Amino acid sequence: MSVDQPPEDGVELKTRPTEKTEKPPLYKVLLLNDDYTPMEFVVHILERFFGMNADAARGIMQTVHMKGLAVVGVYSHEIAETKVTQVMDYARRNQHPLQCTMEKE
Ligand code: TYC
Repeated sequence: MSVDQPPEDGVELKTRPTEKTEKPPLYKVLLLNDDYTPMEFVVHILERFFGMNADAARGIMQTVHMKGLAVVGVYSHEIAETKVTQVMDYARRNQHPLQCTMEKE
């Protein structure tokens, strides 16, 4: 029996293979520079919450330090929100003014 034939009663089920499936939006997580947060603390944040190795973390930290901000990762809305909360909580617990935000890509 063929699988692709319409049912005998003439009812045709459409699978709409060409209909677009919307991709969920992605969000950039940004780290902002300030004058007080120690460089080593920022490097530690990038290793701990963004899975960077020491060299990558130091490079991104330097970019933020020199340019004012940098994208440190791109995630779904929920993951991005979690990263921002983790960074902000950890910075506050350690009494540093570090700012982390997210924006739609
Ligand atoms: N500008 C800071 C300093 O000189 C270091 C720093 C880097 C702070 C990156 C925040 O997101 C930041 N100690």
